[in-house]
Amino acid sequence: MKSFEVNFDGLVGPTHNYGGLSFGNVASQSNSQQASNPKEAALQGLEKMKALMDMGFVQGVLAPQERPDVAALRSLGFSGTDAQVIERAAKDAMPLLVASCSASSMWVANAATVSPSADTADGRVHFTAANLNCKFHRSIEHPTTSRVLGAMFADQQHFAHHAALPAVAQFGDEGAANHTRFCRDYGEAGVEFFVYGRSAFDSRYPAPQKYPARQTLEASQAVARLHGLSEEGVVFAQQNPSVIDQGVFHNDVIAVGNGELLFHHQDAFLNTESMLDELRRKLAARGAKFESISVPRDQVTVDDAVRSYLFNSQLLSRADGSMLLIVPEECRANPRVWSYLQGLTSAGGPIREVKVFDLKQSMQNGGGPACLRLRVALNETELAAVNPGVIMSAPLYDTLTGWVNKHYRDALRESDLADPQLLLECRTALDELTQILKLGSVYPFQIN
Ligand code: SUG
Repeated sequence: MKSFEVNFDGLVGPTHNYGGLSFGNVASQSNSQQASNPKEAALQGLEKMKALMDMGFVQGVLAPQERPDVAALRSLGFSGTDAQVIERAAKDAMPLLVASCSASSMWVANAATVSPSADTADGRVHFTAANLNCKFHRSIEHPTTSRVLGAMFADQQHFAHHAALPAVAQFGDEGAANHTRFCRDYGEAGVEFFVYGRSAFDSRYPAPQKYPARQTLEASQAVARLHGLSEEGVVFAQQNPSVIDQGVFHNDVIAVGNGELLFHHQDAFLNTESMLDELRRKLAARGAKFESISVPRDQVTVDDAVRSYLFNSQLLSRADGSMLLIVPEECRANPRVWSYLQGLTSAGGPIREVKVFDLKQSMQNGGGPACLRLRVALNETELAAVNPGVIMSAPLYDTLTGWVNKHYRDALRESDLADPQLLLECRTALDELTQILKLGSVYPFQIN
């Protein structure tokens, strides 16, 4: 049976703005308070989706969330009509209003961790929504994420959904941004690679000193258990705490993997050699030949990686077996990174081509090509069971660009978030979107 890796990209929501909300994420902090352009952000994302579809990859769309999240503000004590809730939050607690307006659900690599059916005990594709509890603005995503994923992957014969882990820092879970799956073929059993930043219950593990480690070992282990993964099918590895302190807030800022290949920075992990040995051994037992490309720090520094998002790239397998790397424009702008990439593609290794995309609107909040997509490996039968409304096609691309052009603003500043009209605009747009994507009722304003 044929199998695919389907990329579901987050559609940027109408309130995309630069709130400076993510301590430890250099781009988010340094672009705080700049005016954003939600329309351009959404169109840049759609262009990437269309380009991948045109290259022959199966591409899907993941819907944005209702923002401002009035229910979150109500849970913090703001009351009255929806307009009054927003008005009072703007007056008394602007940071809370900004957080409740974040369009951060666009970075769907953080929506959930996904295990393909070939890896799981019950032979279904498993999803665990990420609790994202390191940041308030992200911790409010998972209830709607679960409803949207449920509407996309509804068939219980093929898909199993788990609620987010307990909402405490000890089980901090950031989803697929810290998870990679290696395999010979997407439809065969593979090895799932979970990368954590610290242990919550065992003080022998080192931890970063400056910035938070968002993912814990215990959260990764819980997800592996929930998904029914076997001992032979998992490898847990610790991120190097010093790179977290340099702005690597998710592992996908310093490493990316696909098929039998791990592409990573020399300083990405702790105990790199033994971890690579374990991956090699466990993949060999599954008939796969693991390979890694380590980018040396004297060619590309951790700072270069953080600023260019070299590793926040999409590593895609083409029909001829070679691989393609999708990188953001910022890689071309960095001479060391660009020269490294020229050498990489001409060296005769697995990565043969690099394609560059302009994703500046998202990048300025620390979200590159890899952050914007959730990978779901599916066999033909499972793909046929996915809600067809969310699979990208030329007509859907046209409809969605028309929808963005109709509903989105082209400038958004902090003061605009206090405008109750913005909430109405968003609800009108999202109501239409659920019809376009055939999702049914998934948003709080549709179900309460
Ligand atoms: O969680 N930025 C996101 C970026 C997530 C990137 N995802 C991956 N690496 N997979 C975050 O830090 C910034 C929002 C703001 O500042 O307005 C933000 O949430």
